[in-house]
Amino acid sequence: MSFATRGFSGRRREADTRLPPGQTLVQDWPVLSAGPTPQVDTADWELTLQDETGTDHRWSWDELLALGVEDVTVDIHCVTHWTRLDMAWRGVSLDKLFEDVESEHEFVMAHSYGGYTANLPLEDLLDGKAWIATEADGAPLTPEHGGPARLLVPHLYFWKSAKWIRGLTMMPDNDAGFWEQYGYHLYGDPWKEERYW
Ligand SMILES: Nc1nc2c(c(=O)[nH]1)N[C@H]1C(S)=C(S)[C@@H](COP(=O)(O)O)O[C@H]1N2
Ligand SMILES: [Mo]
Repeated sequence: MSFATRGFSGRRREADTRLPPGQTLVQDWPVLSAGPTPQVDTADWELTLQDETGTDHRWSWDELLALGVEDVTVDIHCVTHWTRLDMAWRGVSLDKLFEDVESEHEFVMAHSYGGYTANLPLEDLLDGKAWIATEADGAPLTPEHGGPARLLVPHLYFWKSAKWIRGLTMMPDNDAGFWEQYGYHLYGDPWKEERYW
């Protein structure tokens, strides 16, 4: 009895240290979309990365996967106060996409099929911190969760993880994306509760 109690509180304590301020643990995976769900076939899917020289780097679905997928287990934190721990994802590291890209610009706008945008500092996308995710929970991403592919930037609030990703554009300034224009924080660190500004 006391053993079971100790085990339970031990798990609780571990979860608490991984729960940013103001967040609540969920076991399910809520869907949050600002508009209708785009239906994008992998045969038509394309990802472009645009730098200030006008050079477009392009990847078809097969070319993206050929860069190499990796499995990551991360916690995700939504600004609407839910957190999911130990979520299993599969995707291509942004480090792979930026391998041949030289840019003076320090910011990136993520663009989605459907028109959604999210702004991020380039350094938050590099060094193993961000992925183009193609699978979650051991299955291809469903359209409602951003399939066929979404951005995954787990160390920032989940609105930065643009679903139905179709492009990344280098920017000289930290211009506001879709939610940021409505008052969401320009950066969005869940540990500092950077929800709004
Ligand atoms: N293209 C697009 N990406 C988006 C959104 C959106 O409305 N459109 N919502 C964001 C928000 S606010 C959250 S919390 C997460 C939700 O992802 P989910 O529906 O898979 O949980 O996606 C983010 N990415
Ligand atoms: Mo969100």
